[in-house]
Amino acid sequence: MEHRQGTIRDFVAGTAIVAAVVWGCTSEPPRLNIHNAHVEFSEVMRDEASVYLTIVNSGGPDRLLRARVDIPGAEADIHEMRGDVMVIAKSLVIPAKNSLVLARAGPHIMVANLPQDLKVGSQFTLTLQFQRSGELQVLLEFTKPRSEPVKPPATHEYHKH
Ligand SMILES: [Cu+2]
Repeated sequence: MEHRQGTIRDFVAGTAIVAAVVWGCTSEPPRLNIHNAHVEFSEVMRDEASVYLTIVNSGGPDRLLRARVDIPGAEADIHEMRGDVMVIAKSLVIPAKNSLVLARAGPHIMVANLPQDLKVGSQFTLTLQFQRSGELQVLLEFTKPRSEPVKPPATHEYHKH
């Protein structure tokens, strides 16, 4: 019995080492580039904006973990869609040799608590934190005016964002 247990333990340990070596060989470092970054004021909430961009990856897999902005008091969150509902994403996968597109009706970055004095031409820096690539920064500029606050339709429930 003693001998058999030892064999199973050795087998499990051996499997873990093989798995680690295979991961190490196939997982080249990610190479990320950010394209098409733009920011739009929310059409519904006066103190919110959405950031859309494409992360092009010519290397191994990575994950987008967090986003922040250098606007005093403002907070950035990564959102994804569950059906029609927007939820905070723990992280977003960036597949190897592929792109992650942040766009309307898909995953996006939401900036909340925006100060009221932001206008067309206002700039800020978005910092994206990745699991393997560290941090990348993007300079963004508001290019469209804030729309007037939209009155909630009488027959529909007022939906945030
Ligand atoms: Cu959102």
